[in-house]
Formats: sequence, structure tokens, C-alpha cells
Amino acid sequence: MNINAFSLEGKIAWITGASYGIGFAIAEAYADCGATIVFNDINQELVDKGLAAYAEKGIKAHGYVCDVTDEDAVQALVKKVEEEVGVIDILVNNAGIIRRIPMHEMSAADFRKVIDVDLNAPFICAKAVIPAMIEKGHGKIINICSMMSELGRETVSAYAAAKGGLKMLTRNICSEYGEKNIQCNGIGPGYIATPQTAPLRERQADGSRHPFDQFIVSKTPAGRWGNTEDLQGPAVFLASDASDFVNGHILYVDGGILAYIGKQP
Ligand code: NAP
Ligand code: GCO
Repeated sequence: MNINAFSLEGKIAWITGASYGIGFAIAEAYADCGATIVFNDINQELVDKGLAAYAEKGIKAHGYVCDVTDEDAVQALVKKVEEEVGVIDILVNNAGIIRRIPMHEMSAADFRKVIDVDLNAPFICAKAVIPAMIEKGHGKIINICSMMSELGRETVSAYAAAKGGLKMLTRNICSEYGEKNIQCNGIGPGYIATPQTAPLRERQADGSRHPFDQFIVSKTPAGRWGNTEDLQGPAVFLASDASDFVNGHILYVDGGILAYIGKQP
């Protein structure tokens, strides 16, 4: 086995919404494996925060302000990256939002907003990079899915609809562009400790653990929340030549949640 198949030397990787959290950890791993990092975030403050965090790790990242739901802005960004950095080899659709609101109380505007960021934006970003990938003869697209690509739960109707849709967009990009040597796969993180899930881990007034925190630990065979580092190896694999015949797959990195019926009483 040629271990260099896992190398990302000479590749340009664009990770959306990667100033911190899961996107940042994936970008850090890609840089460690030799890739040049491009990231965007929604405002200059976040981009600056990201640039400082990358610099602290010794990574020279290229950061841009871009709202991934804005097709014109995304097309302009990809053009700029091609001029300033080069053709994107790897796209990670990471930017995402969640609204935890019971469905019967959720406004259609909130529902649409989640679908826009978590489903429409991955379409917009993938569409923007695919033509140059076809021309170059290869490309990797990785969509950050979720447990909610498979499961439902109270209050996350829009998020589950979007992440379920993202799973099928992944399979469709594979179906449509596999013969162009483009691989599109997903990563389905389990419950990962990031700012997005911080409200689910908040300590109670009496200092005890949040009931949802206890629930997740009991639902996870690994017996713990994931951390962002848990996603790094799988993300490198799906970006590298080592996964060239893996296409349309969702790799769940969940400590075993999807395999488990739950603790018996
Ligand atoms: P996060 O901490 O909230 O980071 C997401 C990033 O995307 C933030 O920097 C966010 O900016 C940015 N973003 C949001 N809307 C954007 C837009 N329109 N354009 C550009 N950037 C935008 O989330 P995370 O926990 O690292 O999650 C990253 C991805 O993994 C998401 O797709 C999420 O759904 C998914 N995921 C997370 C978990 C988990 O347990 N944490 C599990 C499964 C899947 P703001 O800070 O301004 O919002
Ligand atoms: C929630 C969580 C989840 C996770 C993740 C699970 O409220 O249930 O935020 O949706 O973020 O996507 O894979």
C-alpha cells in the first residue's frame, strides 16, 4: 500500500464556514497533510478570527468573506480563488445552522433559512466548483451531513429535512459526475462538542449535567460526545486519492449511535 495515497500535497481545499468548529479542525488536518487552505465565513470578524487561529497553528490560510447562500457571491469567490490561489481540488460544504423550535411554532421564514444554508448552499458551492474540476479531470466534494440525515427528533424539523436532502444531493452529485472522476461523499458527525451544540451541554442551575447531555452519552456506544479531532481522519480519507473508488457514501462518525438501539432498562 502506498501511504502517499493519503497525502494532500499540492491540493487546494476550500472549506466553507471554517473559522472555528468542525470546519476549522478539518482544514487543520488538510494543512497537516499538505493542502493549501481556503476558507470563507459570513463576516470579516469571523474571517479575521479564523486567520488568527490558523496562523497560531502555523497554517497560512486564505480567508474570504462570503455568504454561501448568495450564488453571485459564491461564483465571484471561486473566480477570485482561481486567480489568487488556483483551481479548487477539494470542497467541503461545512457551513451550517440549526434552529431548535417545535415545528408547530416554527415560522416558514426560519424553516426556509435553515434549508437555504444547509441544503441550497451546498448545491450553490458544488455547482461553482464542478466545471473547473471537470476540466482538471478530478475533484472531491465532501458534504457535512448529520445524524439527522437518518433520524428525526423533536424541534429540528428544518435541520433534519435539510440534512436528509444533503444526503441525497451527495448521491446525486456522485451519480451525475462520477464518470468525470469527481467523488462526492458525506460525513455524518454524531454529537460533537462545538459552539453549535453548546446549548445542549449547558450545566443546570444546580450544577448537574444537562439532561440532553446525559441522553447523548447513554445513546452513544463510545460513551462520550465526539470532538472535532474525531472527524479529521475520515475527512482526510475522503479528500485523498485513497478514496478514489468511494463515491456517494455517507461516512457516519458517531461513536456508534446509528448502530445502537439504546441501553436496556
Ligand atoms: P458552527 O460551530 O456553528 O460552525 C458553522 C460555521 O458556518 C460558522 O462559522 C458559521 O458562522 C458559518 N456559517 C453559517 N451560515 C453561513 C453562511 N450563510 N455563509 C457562510 N458561513 C456560514 O457549527 P459546527 O458545529 O462546527 O458544524 C459545522 C457543520 O457540521 C454544520 O454543517 C453542522 O450542521 C454540522 N454538524 C455539526 C454537528 C455537531 O454536533 N456540532 C453534528 C453533525 C453535523 P456563524 O458563527 O456566524 O453562524
Ligand atoms: C440537535 C443537534 C444535532 C447535531 C448533529 C447531529 O439539536 O439534535 O444539534 O442536530 O448538531 O447534527 O449529528
